[in-house]
Amino acid sequence: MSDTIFGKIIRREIPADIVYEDDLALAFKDVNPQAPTHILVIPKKPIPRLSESTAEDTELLGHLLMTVQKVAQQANLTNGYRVVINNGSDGGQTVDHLHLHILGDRSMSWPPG
Ligand code: DGP
Repeated sequence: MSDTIFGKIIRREIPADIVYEDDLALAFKDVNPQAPTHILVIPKKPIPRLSESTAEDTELLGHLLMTVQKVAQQANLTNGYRVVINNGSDGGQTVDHLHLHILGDRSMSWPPG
């Protein structure tokens, strides 16, 4: 089991506003939202970052994207949304447990900061 803050959320050792759960994934609201809707989708498997996933994780990674789609529909993000994976220090990753950000309910700019 992961010993990051997200591992603690998976194990219900700390509270989170959980919006979706299945056998492989969990989705909960980001504690520091960068958009009116900001949800994190994480695998229950403690993969530290995308670059440390392996071929064994191929199906799980697909499942996470399908979970993003499901959670975004559930959140009624009908005007679109942005999906972000921060990977490593240059990517701005601060929690070493793979997570996909869903940002919605506002218009996004490009390039990102
Ligand atoms: P990243 O920078 O990509 O590693 O994003 C980590 C995100 O995790 C950041 O947007 C804030 C969020 N976060 C950190 N700690 C907690 C927590 O304890 N609960 C919740 N819900 N979100 C957290």
